[in-house]
Amino acid sequence: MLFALNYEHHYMKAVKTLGQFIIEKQADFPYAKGELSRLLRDVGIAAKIVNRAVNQACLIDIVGDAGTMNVQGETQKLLDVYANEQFISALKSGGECCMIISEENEEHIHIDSAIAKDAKYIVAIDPLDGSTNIDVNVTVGTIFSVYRRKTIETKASLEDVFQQGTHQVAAGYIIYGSSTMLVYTTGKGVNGFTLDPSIGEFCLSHPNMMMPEDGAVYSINEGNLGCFQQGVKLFITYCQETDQASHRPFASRYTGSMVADIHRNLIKGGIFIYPSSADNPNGKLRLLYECNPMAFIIEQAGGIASNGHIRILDIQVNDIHQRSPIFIGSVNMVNKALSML
Ligand code: AHM
Ligand code: MG
Repeated sequence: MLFALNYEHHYMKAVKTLGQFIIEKQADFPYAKGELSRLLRDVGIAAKIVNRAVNQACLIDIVGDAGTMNVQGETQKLLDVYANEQFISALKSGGECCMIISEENEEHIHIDSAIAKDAKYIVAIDPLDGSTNIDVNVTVGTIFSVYRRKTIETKASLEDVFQQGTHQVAAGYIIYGSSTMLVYTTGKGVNGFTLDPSIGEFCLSHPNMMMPEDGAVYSINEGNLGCFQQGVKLFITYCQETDQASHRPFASRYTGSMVADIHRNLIKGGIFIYPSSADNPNGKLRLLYECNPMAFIIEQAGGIASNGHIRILDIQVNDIHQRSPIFIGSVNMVNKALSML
């Protein structure tokens, strides 16, 4: 009964779809001719196709390893490969993207088709983040970052992305969780859309998302504790100490899917850390399609993101698969962690 009431109440309010919202916001951009809007629309289309596969994974034989490795030497899952194909295909057919950088492709992909002749945007993407969760029906995600090419006269090149994350024009993620959401920013706040499968549309559900300044959750793979630098160990000990005034001990929550952990922390407050370790001095996560887009979103929501020394968005990118340690989340928690390094 309660459900029926709430359900009807929701649909008595005007529903705003992602498409409608994007068009409405287009006016915020002085140079906007609808191209970025169409690019975001293309990402949304691929997201729905990937969502369908994620939802039916065990029924359509798309779980398990693809039998191939990506450039990072990680085993590719069938869904990694499928998601990569879907996003590339949607971006190619949309005509607004001239170059794609994907976690699953060693080299950048040029789009030279006639339809993309004047395309201005470059997309860096992790098509399916948290791949180890696919086979066990735990939340996975997609992370994307958008750059505008520096010149339209010359062919898009890596110089267009070999810059700082501050030059992103948009970034977002899709979380394939208990419901599927698309969260994105174009530098004017963060908005979240929930996929309503009954109408096949992402609908605005989380306008103007803001991250709490404090939190009581820390997300880090503590199994690697022995390899962390002293400051990170100190911060973990701090999180585990009892102190009523600061609501400690904090809860430890780590899914193995950056999108899920950061999405939770964005809503509830918290810190996500993937630090450097003795074996991996640059950490694990990739700057172009994991750290930078997440840093852009979290900063836009009032949080911060650092590599332990400088702001993530100030790091100069030199390699498309470059890695970086990351400390990201609620401002007071991240600052506390940084003070201990
Ligand atoms: P992936 O893009 O290959 O899935 O790897 C990225 C993921 C993040 O989502 C997650 O936070 C991290 O790797 C987990 O790594 P670990 O198992 O080392 O904790
Ligand atoms: Mg990833």
